[in-house]
Amino acid sequence: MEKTFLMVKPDGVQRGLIGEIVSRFEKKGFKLVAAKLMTVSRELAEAHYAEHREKPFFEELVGFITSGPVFAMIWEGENVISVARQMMGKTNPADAAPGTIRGDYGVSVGMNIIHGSDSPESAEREIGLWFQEQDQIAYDKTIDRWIY
Ligand code: YYY
Ligand code: MG
Repeated sequence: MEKTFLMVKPDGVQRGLIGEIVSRFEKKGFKLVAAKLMTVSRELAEAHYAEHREKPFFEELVGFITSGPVFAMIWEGENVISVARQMMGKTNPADAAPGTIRGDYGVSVGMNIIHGSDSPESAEREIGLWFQEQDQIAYDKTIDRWIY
């Protein structure tokens, strides 16, 4: 089954949105397989956002993501990578549709509440960057037979 890396960013944690965000993915039918509240080192932030190293917003982005605790998660489910991206909404909350996480809670692109892997390759890379193998919990949910 497909897995993705999702993270409530420091703004989402400060605004008390961890529960709301976890709840959306739970209600959708996805399965939480790992989660931790943590502070982010500059080294981890730079590695996570390596693809944006040359962008003008890189310094601000690294500063923001290391500015307070984040809630890092791994979620599992059919097409979870692309569906989670749809549930998050567009990068700029001003363009994100109502009903999406960024559309409902965000205002500015610099503080857009949540991160989610954008492809199978980035999901694998980010899961490996943020979690150890033993952090992932394999378990069955009996409700899954009413989802799949
Ligand atoms: O994957 P996603 O988070 O939707 O967007 P990316 O293009 O990967 O950018 C990562 C992160 O950088 C974005 O969530 C906010 C920030 N950012 C920014 O501050 N200013 C921009 N013009 C573009 C992105
Ligand atoms: Mg991205």
